[in-house]
Amino acid sequence: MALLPILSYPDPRLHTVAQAVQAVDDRIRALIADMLETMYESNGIGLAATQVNIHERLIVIDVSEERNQPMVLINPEVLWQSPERVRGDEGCLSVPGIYDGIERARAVKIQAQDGEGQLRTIEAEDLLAVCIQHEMDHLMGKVFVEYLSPLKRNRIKTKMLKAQRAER
Ligand code: K1U
Ligand code: ZN
Repeated sequence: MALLPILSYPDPRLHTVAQAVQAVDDRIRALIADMLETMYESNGIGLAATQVNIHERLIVIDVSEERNQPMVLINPEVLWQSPERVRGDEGCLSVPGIYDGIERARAVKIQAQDGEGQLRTIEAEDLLAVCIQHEMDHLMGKVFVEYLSPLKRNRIKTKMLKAQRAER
């Protein structure tokens, strides 16, 4: 297993639209293991393949307190989303240190393949539903700061670029 480098906003590669995973084979199983390790090591509750510069429709999630309920979503598609919406603070491993309120559907029903390639239907609410929507946005090349005002987004962009320059 290996820790994977996570792309940082405003890296343009974060705006790539991911392609369907064609087969759940050894390469995808190794990528799942590396993404789970990277998510746990970074204290994240989710990670999309886009964030590790792999542009395929693959997400890992674990919203459990004990950090022992990994979920793998391959080629996820939304079947239904609740008209009821909730607003909550979101963070992103690609935008470290930035948290802001985002409105999302409170519940979603999705279909996705699991780590064995089996097609599953998943009904999710609250934090899991929000996390699924956040990660599916990544697969579409969308980062949560794009829901914020242009003023806030530009401030975040400037802050991130400054931090990245200081790191070099
Ligand atoms: O996509 C990512 O970068 C992972 C992201 C997922 C996420 C967090 C909060 C709301 C929606 C989606 C994170 O895990 S950021 C880590 C974090 O700050 C956090 C951890 C636990 C609960 C809430 C936030
Ligand atoms: Zn994110």
